[in-house]
Amino acid sequence: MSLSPDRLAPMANAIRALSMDAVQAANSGHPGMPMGMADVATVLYSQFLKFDPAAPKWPDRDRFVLSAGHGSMLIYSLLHLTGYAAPTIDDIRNFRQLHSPCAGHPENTELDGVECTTGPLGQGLAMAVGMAMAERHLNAVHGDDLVDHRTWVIAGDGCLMEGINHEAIGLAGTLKLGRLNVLWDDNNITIDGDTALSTCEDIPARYAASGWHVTRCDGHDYADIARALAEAAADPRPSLVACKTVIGKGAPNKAGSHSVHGSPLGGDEVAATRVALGWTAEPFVVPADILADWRSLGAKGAAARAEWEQRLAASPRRAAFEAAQAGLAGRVASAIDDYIAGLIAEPQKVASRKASEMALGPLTERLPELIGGSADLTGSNLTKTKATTTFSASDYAGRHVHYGIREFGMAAAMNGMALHGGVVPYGGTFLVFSDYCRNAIRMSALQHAQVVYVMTHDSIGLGEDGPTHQPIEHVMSLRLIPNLLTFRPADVVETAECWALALEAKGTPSVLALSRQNLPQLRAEGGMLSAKGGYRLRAAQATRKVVLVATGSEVEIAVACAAELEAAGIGADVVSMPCTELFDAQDAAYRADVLPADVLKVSIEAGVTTGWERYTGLDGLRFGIDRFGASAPADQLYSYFGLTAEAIVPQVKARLGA
Ligand SMILES: Cc1ncc(C[n+]2csc(CCOP(=O)(O)OP(=O)(O)O)c2C)c(N)n1
Ligand SMILES: [Mg+2]
Repeated sequence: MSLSPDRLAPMANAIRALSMDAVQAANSGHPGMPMGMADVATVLYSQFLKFDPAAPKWPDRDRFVLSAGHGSMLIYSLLHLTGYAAPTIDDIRNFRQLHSPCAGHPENTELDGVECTTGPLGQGLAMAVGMAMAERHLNAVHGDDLVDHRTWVIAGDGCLMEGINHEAIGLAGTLKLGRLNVLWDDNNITIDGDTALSTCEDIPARYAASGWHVTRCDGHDYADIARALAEAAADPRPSLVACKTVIGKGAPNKAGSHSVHGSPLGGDEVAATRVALGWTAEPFVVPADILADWRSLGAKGAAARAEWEQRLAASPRRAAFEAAQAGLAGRVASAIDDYIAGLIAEPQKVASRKASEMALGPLTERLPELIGGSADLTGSNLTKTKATTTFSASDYAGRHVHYGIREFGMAAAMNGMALHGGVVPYGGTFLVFSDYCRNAIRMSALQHAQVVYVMTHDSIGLGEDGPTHQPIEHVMSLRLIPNLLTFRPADVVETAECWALALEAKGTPSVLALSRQNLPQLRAEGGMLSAKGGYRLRAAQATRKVVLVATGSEVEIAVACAAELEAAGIGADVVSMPCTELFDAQDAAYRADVLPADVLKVSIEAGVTTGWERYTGLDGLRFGIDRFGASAPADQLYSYFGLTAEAIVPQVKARLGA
């Protein structure tokens, strides 16, 4: 819908007024960015964005990502003005207050139309890369009739300055994601002041060098904005549009200054802005004619959506498309049951990373929604299977991504894919580098994005690469993130079970911590025992005096300890605890049965002992590593750090007074 400038200007001013008034009422927030980008956003929503407020989850809608999440009032204004059911004007009045969906920064779980949660600068744009990847993949699989949309991003100087930006645009350029368009709020201002304080970078040159199309516009000239956006949409490369804007545009005394970045304008400046804009309406009132213009452009997407629905109804791909949209829950067990039954019949001694690859065989074959990848460690993480060919600019139907050495970019892209829908991403790196992407893992959890992190080389058991590569605090620290399942399976059967649990967990991301070294198969039965998080793997033969709790590669050590203790007449249970979060979710009776109050409890895990008191009690024993590792063959390291039955059993006996 092409409106004349005299119609567009009041529409953009409605965004400015709502934004400054909401920030003023909350006495907190960021008015500068929404006021500066109001004109660009108005052109985007009126002429380019494909959306339907009446069907906000319509799968073939364009995705809009406000990467500069501090400008949250921009998207809240747009959603309200274009006619989404929420936010209501009262929600906007309650901006940043408890129970208002208009949270400080936009949250995907709060509002339809907010495609991802943004605020941690740089990650919105990097998630948009994943959305654009998912779009091209689903287009290759289902065809133009069903999947044919764009991803639009508004990003600020901060989003482009963060290191993750380089990872994200390198990937997007290589993959030729032409349907990704980034509108840069090029206002030369960040919190501290002029961008010249901290950067001399030629950003367009960096983007061009990464395979992007770059164009510029005056971000306050409607015709020029429309020209640049049309150019971006037409170019086969991903596009950066440098929109030259004035932060806080419309505020007569504060525009152009960092003082409007993150503080209310103040009563006097709000009044002066009203005068300057010719805005006479009271706070939170949008004049009827202006609202009508916004609502009529909001209604324009209904026709395209209805046509798409007709195409879906008539499509031979309909069932497959709808299944992919619905997710994997309910389909995983049947994809892997026969494989697990085979392991019970014929036990295998393999590294759990290898066990993961083995489980992924049937899973990727039977669940076409799975898209794997690795941050340049494909042969170590073992993420690629026979069923998955390489995803590339020349074959978007491929299902294994070479993310390059870009852990943070990979994790954020996977969040974008998961939030896009229709695919379930998994991706690998070494567990120790989970720190490189930790905030994106946290964002998976916060956004309820089902992403599976395949984190191999999970302890000193990786051996010779030494302390730089040996996780110590990682498994325990990942357990601290809410709504994240951290799995550390003990053998080939548990690994398959943990994969199944991760894929069933719609709305919850998972980390699989996997060994480099071989592990014996300890499980002689199926039964999806890992679903309880922790379970009795071996029951005491003699009178039970001790319960040994271990995870991953250390369960084998616990079994060896138990054998020695039993030989000395000391009854010992072995509990395998592949996922503490799932164990904690069991009822009290189950937990008390597995970890009884009246016996000594001993934990064994090749990482920090902090946190194991929760299971051993303060009077239990905790074996682990509370320092950095060392460079040596794995078996020597286990001896050196005292993680052997030889070292542990005497200490258990001593504690028992035996
Ligand atoms: C990763 C991260 N670091 C720091 C911040 C805090 N922060 C919020 S906005 C901002 C400045 C952003 O500048 P710019 O993107 O140019 O926004 P503008 O001032 O133009 O609105 C900073 C440092 C953040 N939100 N995320
Ligand atoms: Mg800026």
